[in-house]
Amino acid sequence: VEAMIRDTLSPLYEVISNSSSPAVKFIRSRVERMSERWTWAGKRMKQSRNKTVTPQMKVLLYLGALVGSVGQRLEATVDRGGPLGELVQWADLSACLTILGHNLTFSTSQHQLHSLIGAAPGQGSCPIQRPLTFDLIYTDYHGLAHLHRAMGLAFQHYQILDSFGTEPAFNLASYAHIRGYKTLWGSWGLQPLQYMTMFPHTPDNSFLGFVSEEVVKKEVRDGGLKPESYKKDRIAVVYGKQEYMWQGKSEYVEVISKELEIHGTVYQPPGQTSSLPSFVKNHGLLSQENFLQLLRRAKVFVGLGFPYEGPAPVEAIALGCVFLQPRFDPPHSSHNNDFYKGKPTTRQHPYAEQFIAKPYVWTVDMTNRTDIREAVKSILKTKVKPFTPPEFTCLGMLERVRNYITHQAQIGLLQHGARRQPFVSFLQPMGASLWPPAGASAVQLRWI
Ligand code: U2F
Repeated sequence: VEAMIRDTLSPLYEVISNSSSPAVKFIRSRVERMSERWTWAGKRMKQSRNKTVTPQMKVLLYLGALVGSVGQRLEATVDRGGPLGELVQWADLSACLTILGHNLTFSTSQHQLHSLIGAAPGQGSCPIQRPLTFDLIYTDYHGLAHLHRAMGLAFQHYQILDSFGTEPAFNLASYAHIRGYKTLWGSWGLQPLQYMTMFPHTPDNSFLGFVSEEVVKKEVRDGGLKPESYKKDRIAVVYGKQEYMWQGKSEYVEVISKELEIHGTVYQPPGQTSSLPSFVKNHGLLSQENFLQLLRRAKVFVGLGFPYEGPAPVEAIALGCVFLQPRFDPPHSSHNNDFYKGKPTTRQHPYAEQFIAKPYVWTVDMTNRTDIREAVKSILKTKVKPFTPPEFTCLGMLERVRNYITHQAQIGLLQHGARRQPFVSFLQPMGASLWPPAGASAVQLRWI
């Protein structure tokens, strides 16, 4: 059966339950907020001359990070400034696959996983022999371990959401062991292309991405506001939802505060007094909708060095902000940084700095007041228009994901011998030329 582009997301609302989980609620409300843009992009895709035929897939989305005790910990931080970047990706992937016409099952329960794939809990790593229900499974590193336990070897055939990527050196257990590439997560021996990243970090893995704001285009489409008519106030919003992210950065933020009013969206635990500098106007953690409203008014979005690039800087640039961030010298990696320790990569990938670059992105020496001051002054003199890299639009993501799925089908990897297995191992990322060698220009990176 051919996958037919849908003009509605209702099949997705049926599978994402009205859950009380804050994470699932975040995903659902994001999908609902963006539904009009998704259906519009689906229509555009239908009209395009590229009539790629893709077989309809039964797809399982197994969000391992939301399962069990790991899941409870993550759920507890969703409304308190914890990481939302991966939830953004899950939301956008599920919307994307639904518009592309595939049939989705969405699960955050290990118990449900066992009933879905037909293995009894406690079956250990014994590979099951029954035909499997799914053509394609997306999961994350946590989910991979569950699938491995439930399905043994068949686990090799899945797509793994892995925001920072997995370097081949960490992927093969024997090599990693000899070379001392210690990692909590790697050594699964998968095809490196099965790892799907948040940014187009490396040609070794696959770039899944997410969708940024494109509100401007929508408004133009509806005959409303033009991009230039975003009215900017003289304010900067700081990227950092928890207080600890601001520690040691007050001087840097203070220099910026001489030119711009500083706003924060930092979660404030009830009963605790704020340790933020007194000049900061803190809104507390905002709903995504209100956060984006604030960015529309802001001139600058200020990175603190942590979080590392997630969706927010791309959204800010799409809403007409300039992104100002500190430079890391030397670059951060698992060799010199606790956050990366145990992660299966030694690479740092400065997407915003290298691929979006000036006039949208300014990278400064945080310890040099003059450098910061001059950057802010230049930013204030520069007019920038809202900018969304095409790879972070709904249409860009639809085309990219459809291409992954189509190429896998075309090279015949969906049928494994007599036994039908869920598969999509060797992704063919549309020819190597689309992937930037180190230092390539942003243009080469663009998907469409
Ligand atoms: C990144 O995770 P974060 O959750 O810190 O990523 P953000 O860039 O903040 O993006 C998550 C979403 O949170 C929204 C915002 C983004 O779409 O619109 N948001 C909000 O709803 N309310 C607010 O007050 C502020 C933002 C990254 F994605 C992860 O992979 C990393 O693990 C993490 C650490 O580097 O950083």
